[in-house]
Formats: sequence, structure tokens, C-alpha cells
Amino acid sequence: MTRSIAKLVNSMLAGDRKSLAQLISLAENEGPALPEILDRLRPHRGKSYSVGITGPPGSGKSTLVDKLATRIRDKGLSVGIIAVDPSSPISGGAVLGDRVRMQRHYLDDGVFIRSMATRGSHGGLSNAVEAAVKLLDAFGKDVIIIETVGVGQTELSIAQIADTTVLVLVLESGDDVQALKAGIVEVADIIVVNKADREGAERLVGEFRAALGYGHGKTEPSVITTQAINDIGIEELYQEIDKRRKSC
Ligand SMILES: Nc1nc2c(ncn2[C@@H]2O[C@H](COP(=O)(O)OP(=O)(O)OP(=O)(O)O)[C@@H](O)[C@H]2O)c(=O)[nH]1
Ligand SMILES: [Mg+2]
Repeated sequence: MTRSIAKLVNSMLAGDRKSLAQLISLAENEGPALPEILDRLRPHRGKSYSVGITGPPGSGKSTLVDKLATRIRDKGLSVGIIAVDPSSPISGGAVLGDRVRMQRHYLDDGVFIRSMATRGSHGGLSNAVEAAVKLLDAFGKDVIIIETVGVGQTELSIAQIADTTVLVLVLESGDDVQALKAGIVEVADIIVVNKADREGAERLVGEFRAALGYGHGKTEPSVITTQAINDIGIEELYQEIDKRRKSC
């Protein structure tokens, strides 16, 4: 066992994607191999920057991740993407859709994409996700993006794993922006209001910023508007993330 783990880790460190995938599977099973894997990674970690993208089902997280990954690649950085429990009930099993959307990334050696299931595991985001982030870090990815469907506690646990947490919201007319802000501010470093192409979005964003206390010298968390499907606002999001990456 120990020999084979050592071998897997070594070939992963040498750039073998299959070994990386196998190690993530071992981590996913949270089996007895996990402590040894983590031990062996330790000297090789600490260079990457991780970004959690969370938010309610269907808010456009995957679309945003796709566009953001393209942007990061354009800047010459490599990317690891972990989709945790893809396919929320609302988008009705979007794994296939995500695959189609991400197709060009699958052809790019600078991108590694992996879906992980945590359903059924205790305590929301599992140790497996944290281990996968560490594996991608040791593998040499510059930026690691973790997509999770945020419902309540999930935002909290992703905030513990990721260096920066991005909360993707969609404001609907009739939303109580005061209620929305509750609980958000503590966990999100960056709030993205997506689907800004929709009627009345700008007005709602204005209300939302006011509810967060903007305009009174308050600038954190950053609030950005995007139209992920139209590739609008992605550069601003990248800059916000990069600012934090550079200051850490
Ligand atoms: N109008 C509009 N639609 C968008 C925008 N961004 C994404 N969408 C659409 O919203 C739907 C859901 O997008 P996804 O990216 O799958 O959302 P998600 O948050 O990843 O969904 P789950 O992973 O299932 O929680 C898709 O039909 C997208 O095309 C946008 O900026 N404007
Ligand atoms: Mg998604």
C-alpha cells in the first residue's frame, strides 16, 4: 500500500494526470490512504491560490467558472477546477451541460477538471474536497476553483477551505435585499450579482449595495455585477481575485 501510494504521488508530482485523478478518487473515498497521501504532499504544497465559487442553485456558477477559467488561462496561469456535487435539482442534472460548456478546457493541458460527490458524507463539504485542493496545489496548478452549491452552511465551509470566497447571487425583483444580506457578509470576500442582463438588475444591485452599507466608506465585500453568459464583468472579477491573490 505504502509503496503504491508513494509511486502514485511521485508520478503525480512528475505531472501525470492519471495519477492525480487516482489520488483524488482515493481521497474521495476518505479511506485509510488519505493521511499518507496528505503527508507526502506536504513538502510540495503552498504555491496555489484557491477560489470558492458558491451560491444558490442555478445562479450561474458553472457558466462563471467556465469564463473565469478562460480568463485565468489567458493570463498564462494554470487552473484546477473542482465541481462539488454538480447538478442541482433546479438545473436538473447539469453535469452533461457543464461538460459541453467546459469542452475546450478538457482539451487544454493547463486545466484539470474534476467532479466530486459529497452527498451522503457527513458535515457538508468533506475532507475529500480539502484533500483534492491540496493535490491540485502539489500538482502545480496556479489557481484552484471550487464550485459548490451554497445553501446555508455550505458557504461557511467553503470559506474555510478557499483563500477567497465568491458568492454568486441573482437578484430577483421582489427580493428582500435586506434579508439577502443577512449572513452573507461574514463569509463572502466578493459578491457577484450575476444575470445583470435581466430587467431591473442594476436598480436591485443599487439597493443591495445600499443595504450592505456602501457609500459610507464601506468597500468590503466587493460587489460586482456580471453577465456570465455574455462574458461581461469577468475581467473585473478576475482583477478582484488577483488583487487578493497578490496580497497573500
Ligand atoms: N440571463 C442570463 N442567464 C445566465 C447568465 N449566466 C448563466 N445563465 C444561465 O443560467 C442557467 C444556470 O447556469 P449554471 O451556470 O448552470 O448555474 P449553476 O449556478 O452552476 O447551477 P447549479 O450548478 O445547478 O447550481 C443556465 O441556463 C445559464 O445559461 C447570465 O448572466 N444571464
Ligand atoms: Mg453548476
